[in-house]
Amino acid sequence: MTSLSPIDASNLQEELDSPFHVTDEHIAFYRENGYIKLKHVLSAGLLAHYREAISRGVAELTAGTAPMEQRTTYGKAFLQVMNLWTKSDVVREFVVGKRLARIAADLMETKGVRLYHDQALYKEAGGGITPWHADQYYWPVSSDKMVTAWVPLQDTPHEMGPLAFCEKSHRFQIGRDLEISEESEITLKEALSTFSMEGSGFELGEVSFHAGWTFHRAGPNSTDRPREVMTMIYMDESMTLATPKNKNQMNDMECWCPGIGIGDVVASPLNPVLYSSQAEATSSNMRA
Ligand SMILES: O=C(O)CCC(=O)C(=O)O
Repeated sequence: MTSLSPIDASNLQEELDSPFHVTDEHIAFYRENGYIKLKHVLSAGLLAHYREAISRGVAELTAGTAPMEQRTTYGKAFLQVMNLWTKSDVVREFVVGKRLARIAADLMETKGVRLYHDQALYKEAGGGITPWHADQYYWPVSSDKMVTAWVPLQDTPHEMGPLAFCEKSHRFQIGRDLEISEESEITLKEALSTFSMEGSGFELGEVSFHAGWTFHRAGPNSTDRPREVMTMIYMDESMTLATPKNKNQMNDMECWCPGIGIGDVVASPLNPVLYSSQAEATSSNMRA
């Protein structure tokens, strides 16, 4: 890995933690549409630096994955590695950064956010579609104040399978009981056919944020390069654990919220508060 001089390292930290200006228009767009794409959130230099560590982690942890032709539709969609922040100090710096966490809090109009988990999603060259789905089907939590930051680590044109959103679908009730599968793709394609879709490519530095109940998918990667993406799922800092409604939620509860009782705030060591306006106000008062 390229070693950073101390000045570069402090620049990275500054960029990871300093605020990105979220406007009232951004918040209104997110509230109305259930997602937003923001350009120039992170610099090319910062993304190149963390891409190296994330890609190394993905390569190590997915070695031995079955060949594409032997996988299910879900398995063909991407290589998926969760909570890399617990395995690499470099990836941890990226995941605990305050800039994206604060955008998440601003868009959800909450005081602060915790990490639910991170996940690297690498759609390999020749990788298949990511079927239509809503993430919140998987999450045993008590409110819809959940948002995923989807961070492409390279320019992601349409041919690479960028994330595509069904606008305003976060209020749509049909299909909320479907896990990611061929069935969810077929059922939701039909059910969502009257909605507007946003499926354009992402520039390097552009980041999208989508709500837990917003339906989304991605096309195949028809290029000869992997589509490398890091994601962080943020939840309201006072989110409590709900009784799991399906086997996937049961699994999530055990893996991502260890030791938390039903009805308790999801405050396990895996779910640190990453941004809190209250903590920010206290520390600036102390500086004043
Ligand atoms: O990256 C993908 O193809 C799918 C991502 C996704 O579904 C998500 O981040 O919620």
